[in-house]
Amino acid sequence: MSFPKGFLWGGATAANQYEGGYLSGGKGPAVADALTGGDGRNGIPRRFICELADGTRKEFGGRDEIPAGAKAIIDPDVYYPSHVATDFYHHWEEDLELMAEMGCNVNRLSINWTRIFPNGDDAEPNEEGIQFYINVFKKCQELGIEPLVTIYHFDCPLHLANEYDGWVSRHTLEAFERYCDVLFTRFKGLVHYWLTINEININTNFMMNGVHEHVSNKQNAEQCRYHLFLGSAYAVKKGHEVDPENKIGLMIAHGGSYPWSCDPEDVWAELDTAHHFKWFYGDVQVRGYYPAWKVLELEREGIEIAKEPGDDELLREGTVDFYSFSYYSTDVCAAHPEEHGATDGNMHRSIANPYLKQTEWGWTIDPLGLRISLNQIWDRYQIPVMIVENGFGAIDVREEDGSVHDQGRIDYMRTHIKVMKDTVELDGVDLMGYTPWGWIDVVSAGTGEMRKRYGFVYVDMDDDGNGDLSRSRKDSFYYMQKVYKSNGEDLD
Ligand code: BGP
Repeated sequence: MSFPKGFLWGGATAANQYEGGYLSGGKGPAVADALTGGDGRNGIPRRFICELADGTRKEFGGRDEIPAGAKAIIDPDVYYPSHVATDFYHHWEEDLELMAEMGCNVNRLSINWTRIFPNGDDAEPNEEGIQFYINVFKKCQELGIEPLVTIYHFDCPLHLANEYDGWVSRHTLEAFERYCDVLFTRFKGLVHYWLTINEININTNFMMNGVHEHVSNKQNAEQCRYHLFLGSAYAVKKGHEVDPENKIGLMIAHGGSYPWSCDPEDVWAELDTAHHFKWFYGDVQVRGYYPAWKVLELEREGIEIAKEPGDDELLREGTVDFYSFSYYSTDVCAAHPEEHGATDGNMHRSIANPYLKQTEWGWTIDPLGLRISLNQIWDRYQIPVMIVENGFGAIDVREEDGSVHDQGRIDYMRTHIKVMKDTVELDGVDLMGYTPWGWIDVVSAGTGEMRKRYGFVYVDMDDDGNGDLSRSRKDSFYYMQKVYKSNGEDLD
């Protein structure tokens, strides 16, 4: 036996990329709703249209620094992919039935903060928004699917971003805490698995957290991180208080990494990158305090984080039950990166690995890297681990008869699941489950495109908003169904 009985098999999505229903049922705008589409393969970024402090308008790339005082606006003449996305808001019953048909027993989805609190900090929650999710969770229950709910996935309320500098401000943290209170009390008994902050480690800019001046002002970036950690710890503590049955995990963009060579300078470059990119975030959320090297670094840089009494205790009390992460590709680190060619990755760029192939978007394909990553995480933390994103972003063609022949995706899934099996069977890693990314086609977070598809279910929608949103099963749907229904035994 490899995968244990009750292993969680499913799929993952995020409200800002999937749900649509922009402003429907009392929802308010989030930062993601102010982001245009882009073109990843031709280097055209997603954009924010902003009104600057002096009243003029200017556009910024989604990951660029937004100056202090600038407010992102939503221009009625511009197309914004999140507004309809792939319309889970109106297709939820059909989609959940498809999930069940595929053999899923878990559904990772996120709650849109602005569907619960339209401005993020309103006096009362929006009952219609709460009811929408109650309906979804009840349907999951009927179908034998456990929801795995991401509390916050790239959707800072636009009001908090524009008026309060997003997560730099304690006001946003307090609003988030009230949002958590509502989720845990109102969804008690319907949801047992939670993730606090999606990819907490790539989260300091305006696009993710409503932060202005995230590069030039290091204080802002560190204060934002600190508030995110407190938000995550609060969620864990509150979630356990409301229902001790709740299992609450962190979520990190894992990004495995290798040194370019055995030159100790390259090996150090890799360790230093890994510390900054991922281990810092795992250490704080699993151990409950900042690691020594980070404390010293902040001191050296003259950054003094604004704290309040009780914060240290909260960090220690709010450590997570399990470690979850996204895994798409691996990076290469070198002491002199400029000497080697670069390629793209999940929200960042890296050196290209000469031993590995890449997707059309330049993300390396590295199944064995997943085994290495799982072992590293397990060795370091010894708490259950879950892969909550993994997948193959590619262009798909829907034939006239509705079929989609996505052999590349099947190969990607097979090789990665095979490695998971080895990790459980041979390495003894306590792996809880697997929710591949975008089990149904959704808008790309990084590029805003529809053509970069991950789904096992195709949705008729293109980059400009044309399409009837009808769903069709790809070849990979039937492959995953076979894998899931055999509890990961039948991988051929
Ligand atoms: C992660 C996000 C997801 C998802 C995925 C794929 O960063 O958590 O929201 O989108 O990456 O990335 P992309 O959509 O840019 O291909």
